[in-house]
Amino acid sequence: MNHVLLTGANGFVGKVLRTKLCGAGYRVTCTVSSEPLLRDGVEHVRLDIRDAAEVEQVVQQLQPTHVVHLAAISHVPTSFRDPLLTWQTNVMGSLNLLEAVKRHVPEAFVLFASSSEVYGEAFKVGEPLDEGSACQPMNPYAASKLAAELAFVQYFRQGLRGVVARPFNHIGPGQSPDFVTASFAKQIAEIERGLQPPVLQVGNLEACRDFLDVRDVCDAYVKLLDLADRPADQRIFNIASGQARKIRELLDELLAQSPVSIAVEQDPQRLRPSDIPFAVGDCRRLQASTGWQPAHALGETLGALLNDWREKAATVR
Ligand code: A2R
Repeated sequence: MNHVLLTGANGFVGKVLRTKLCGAGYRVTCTVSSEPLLRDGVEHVRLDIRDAAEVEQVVQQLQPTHVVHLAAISHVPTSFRDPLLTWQTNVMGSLNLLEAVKRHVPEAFVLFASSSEVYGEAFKVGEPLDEGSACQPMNPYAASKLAAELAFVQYFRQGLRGVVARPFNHIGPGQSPDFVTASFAKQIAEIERGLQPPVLQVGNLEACRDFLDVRDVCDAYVKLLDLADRPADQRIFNIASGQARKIRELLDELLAQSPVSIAVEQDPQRLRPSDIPFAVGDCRRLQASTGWQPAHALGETLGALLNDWREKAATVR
């Protein structure tokens, strides 16, 4: 039976992906780095990706046929605050995993979750970028992801099997309110319950981004794992909708789904000076190689997100 070792399984994406992988017939072993340990019956092991000996022991013991590497410091402001932690986790953690795979399961197929953030300044051309575009990271998170990509590609050159995915903005229930749509939905849910005044704090609403439902991103990961059984000449894949959406459009959709009248106020602290106005991806390579298409409409995703925050707000006393 195909057996996936899934790192970062307790994160926003990992929680969705582990269910999808089980549904696709994989045996899944999740790695988690902190409490709470998983309680949904899925196999799990505790693992700090920065600990080379621990990583080696887990890979040797479990002998996975596939590895999906999600574990990372994924939050840009955290990467500015703690670059050492970011590089140790995102780069050295990836190298620990690559070495362990090379040594103990050299036939395993590895999927590395990178990020569209690696393109950085290149987005300034104002067009959807494909995988051949220059990578010009603008923050420590993006730089660390690009460095890890280089490590993966180097091991691929030496015969390791796998792919690198560059997902664009993915959203849905379970995402931290540090991210824009979750922040809006949380505030709306709390306003509806009378937990905050009816004024929603926002940052830059004019930026255009490429949004996907996290479930669609996870479907793309599952399809990319299928490439393990086919000869593939491509190694790097954007996961994108190809559609430019203004942040304002998403805010309007969320506000339209609320019965409450809410004012919108710009909070200067939420404006990032280096913000790029347009970040959209070209995903034709992924579509041609796997047949993947996003299945969830944005309005549905935003509705699910808002309902999730309403449930959370209902438990606040
Ligand atoms: O903090 P925890 O216990 O929830 O674990 C986080 C895990 N992680 C680690 N795992 C092992 N050893 C470490 N030293 C370590 N540091 C962090 O990575 C968490 O479960 C996971 C990351 O989850 P999120 O921050 O929610 O990221 P998300 O949105 O699920 O993104 C998944 C991947 C990341 O690599 C992104 O950079 C990429 O997709 O685009």
